[in-house]
Amino acid sequence: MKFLKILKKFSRPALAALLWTLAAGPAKGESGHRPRLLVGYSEAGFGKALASRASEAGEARFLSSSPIEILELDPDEDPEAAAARLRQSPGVLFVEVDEEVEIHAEPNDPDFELQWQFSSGWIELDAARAWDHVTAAPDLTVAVVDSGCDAAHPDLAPNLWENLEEIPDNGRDDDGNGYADDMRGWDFVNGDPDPDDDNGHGTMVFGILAASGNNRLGVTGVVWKARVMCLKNLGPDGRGRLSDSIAAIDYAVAHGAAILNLSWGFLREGAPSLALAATLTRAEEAGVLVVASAGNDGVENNPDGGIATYPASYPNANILAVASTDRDDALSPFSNYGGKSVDLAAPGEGLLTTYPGGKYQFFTGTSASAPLVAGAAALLWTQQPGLEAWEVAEALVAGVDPVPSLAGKMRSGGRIDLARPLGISNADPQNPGETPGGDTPPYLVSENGGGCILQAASPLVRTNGRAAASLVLIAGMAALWTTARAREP
Ligand SMILES: [Ca+2]
Ligand SMILES: [Ca+2]
Ligand SMILES: [Ca+2]
Ligand SMILES: [Ca+2]
Repeated sequence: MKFLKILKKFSRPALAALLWTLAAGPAKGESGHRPRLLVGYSEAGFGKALASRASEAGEARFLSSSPIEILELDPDEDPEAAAARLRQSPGVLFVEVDEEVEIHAEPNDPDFELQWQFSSGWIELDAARAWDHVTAAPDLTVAVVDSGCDAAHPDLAPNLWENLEEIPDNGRDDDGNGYADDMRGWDFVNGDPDPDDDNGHGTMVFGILAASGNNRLGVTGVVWKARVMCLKNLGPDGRGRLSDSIAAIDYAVAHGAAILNLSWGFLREGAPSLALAATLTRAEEAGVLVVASAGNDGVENNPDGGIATYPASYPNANILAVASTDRDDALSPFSNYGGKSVDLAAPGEGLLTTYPGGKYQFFTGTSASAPLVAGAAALLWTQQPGLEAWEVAEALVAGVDPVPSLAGKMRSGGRIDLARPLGISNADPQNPGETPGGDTPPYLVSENGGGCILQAASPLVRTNGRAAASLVLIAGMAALWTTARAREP
């Protein structure tokens, strides 16, 4: 069984270390949630557990496609004691106490955004050249597993995934997937069919990935037209539980998501969660590409014995770990890095994107970098649908713009380029790609983050004289903005 293969990847000492860590770890989260355990079963043990839970009508929940149980305990029950008890049961392979994951949006260093003024010039993502060939990923579902999204945002609504097998608002689970009325994904935090965004993070990730492009409104994502599945695993404080995250990933895979964007994680010394590892390996076996933010701790992700952020640092070939760079292609000071564990970088400082309430906002962190890469993957996979997930990952890694200062800090030693993975030459002055529109672009007002007013700027002109890509780039507090306006391919 595949699941057992996953477990074999973890050595006995690693397993022992994990169990030791769990035994020594904190008994309860700070969130006031009822404590949960993640219980992994052997094949035989799983059958027995299923049978016994069915007769108990207890509060256990089995993940749809795996021998892992999310076991909810009584509020006053000590999870460590319960875990220790369960570990003695035959057929139980591992027991983990559920833990918190958190977003990678805000850097730890509060002043880094003020350093914009020191940068000059523009990096070259080659978006315009890429968009000359492909702008949309209409046949591909991308799951944003995050704090939910503002489904009513006019710049996002056209690109929402819909579960066509489900009839909304009738209180029934029409498609029999275990979730009633899950027309637009699921809120795993609150257990309801509306993955509304009470934090803003998921809406910002969505916008960078796939805000509707070429619609004369707001911003554009890397992908102009897509199907984005919003799954909510993070609450209003940007924190969530591993168990909800695992259930959300499972849901995405079960419903055909080709790409997962995971702009969150947890920093861990020693053995990572086996439950999450197994879930992501199942995603790998299902052919799903996972794009994960490298984390905002400013440290090296060193899964070989040191500290590392997960899920970014799992070794699976289908996982791309993304660091953040600034306008000068320098590694963001908050960004995690890793010569082996981080794959590539993408801009992650002050990216303008969608925000709940129909608004727009600047977004900073490796959380902002990951959806740029997920979007690049969606474009590539649309252009070359025959590729395997790991081949998409490798093409993006091989197609970076090399940056000397990033050498050794990440596997590719470079920053994402949108055109080169598509096989488009980087130097082709005869074909500068789509140019921004000359019509009056809309005015954008950001009501957060210091009340910046974005002035709709004249089309941005780069030093080489070519019209700029319509990717949004922000210059300090005075924002330059250029709208995407191009033909459909
Ligand atoms: Ca359903
Ligand atoms: Ca229904
Ligand atoms: Ca909700
Ligand atoms: Ca737009």
